[in-house]
Amino acid sequence: MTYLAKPTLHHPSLQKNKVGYTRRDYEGKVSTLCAGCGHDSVSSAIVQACWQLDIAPHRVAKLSGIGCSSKTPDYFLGASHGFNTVHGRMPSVLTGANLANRELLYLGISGDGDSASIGLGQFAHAMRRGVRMVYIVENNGVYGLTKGQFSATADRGSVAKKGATNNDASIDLVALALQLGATYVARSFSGDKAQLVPLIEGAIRHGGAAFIDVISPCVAFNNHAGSTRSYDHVREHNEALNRIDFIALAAQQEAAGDEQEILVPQPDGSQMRLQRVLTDYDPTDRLGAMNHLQALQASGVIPTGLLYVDPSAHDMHTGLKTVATPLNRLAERELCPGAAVLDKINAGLR
Ligand SMILES: Cc1ncc(C[n+]2csc(CCOP(=O)(O)OP(=O)(O)O)c2C)c(N)n1
Ligand code: SF4
Ligand SMILES: [Mg+2]
Repeated sequence: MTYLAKPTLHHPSLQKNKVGYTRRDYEGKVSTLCAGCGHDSVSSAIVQACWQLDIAPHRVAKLSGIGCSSKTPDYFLGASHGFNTVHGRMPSVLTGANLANRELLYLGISGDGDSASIGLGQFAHAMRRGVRMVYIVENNGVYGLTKGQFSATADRGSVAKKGATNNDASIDLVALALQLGATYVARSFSGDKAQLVPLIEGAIRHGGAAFIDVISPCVAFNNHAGSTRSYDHVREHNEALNRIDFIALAAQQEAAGDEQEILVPQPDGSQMRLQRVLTDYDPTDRLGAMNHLQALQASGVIPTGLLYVDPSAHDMHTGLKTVATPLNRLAERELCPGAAVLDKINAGLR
């Protein structure tokens, strides 16, 4: 019964994380999505990742566009800041919020229609500007909310529920994110929580623009034979290139165990340990990753895992040289230095 409110009282023995919250404190309202929709599993993975990383809910801002995927921020992190924007416009609103207050963790939740059709331009500029955020596209190959039309990420040749074939080339958001300069790029599957949770944790701790393409089947309109976004198709073609083993605490520093392991330094001085599955795949080589992924995808494989990471990434604020104090906390005196300073700047431009 989705109109029923969740009970707010928790059992006193529920386990608490380091900041004193139980996992339940990271949940939201009861979902109104179709039973079995992949998007609900993504919400659950976000709850798990934020709880495990001891992030206080009020330190998170979740933003989305329009679509079933964009409705999901209502179903997790009920005590966080939230802004359900206009279709395809989440990235610019998130960029503005991030400029005003750089201290929050920004979660951008979007759909393949929201990001690859109407919002493609906005997606591109948020990536190239290096906005520090976790940008998740819940990719089901259709416009779920408006009853299952092909989206721009639907594969050419895939077949709709009512039998129509998609003749258009598809947009690969992972390839675009890599080309546009995102510094953490991953792909996962809503049906593989063991892979998805660590990928979200890695993205949260990353120091720049982190993008995760999560294949998230739409059980109502795109889960049939002939679809390349159905649970069966993804399970058959999913090939994990690596696994995040763990992300160490800042104090812990380890040496790689063998050539199967890659240690990726984190912005806070800690390390992420990656276990290679495909030995010759180097997730720190952007060009190599782009070529490798294209070749795998051309052979019908759906490569998942941490596809690219730049351990020395910096974000938009570094580029803009903004002050460390969030702009929304500066007083008028600091924001407006007066006519004499302005005259000097103008004189310097003549
Ligand atoms: C400006 C505007 N254009 C079109 C729509 C209609 N519309 C609502 S959701 C949607 C597509 C949603 O698809 P996607 O982002 O893939 O989300 P999903 O429902 O599949 O999770 C469209 C076209 C709208 N709400 N606003
Ligand atoms: S229509 Fe599709 S995307 Fe929307 S809630 Fe139902 S299964 Fe999920
Ligand atoms: Mg969609």
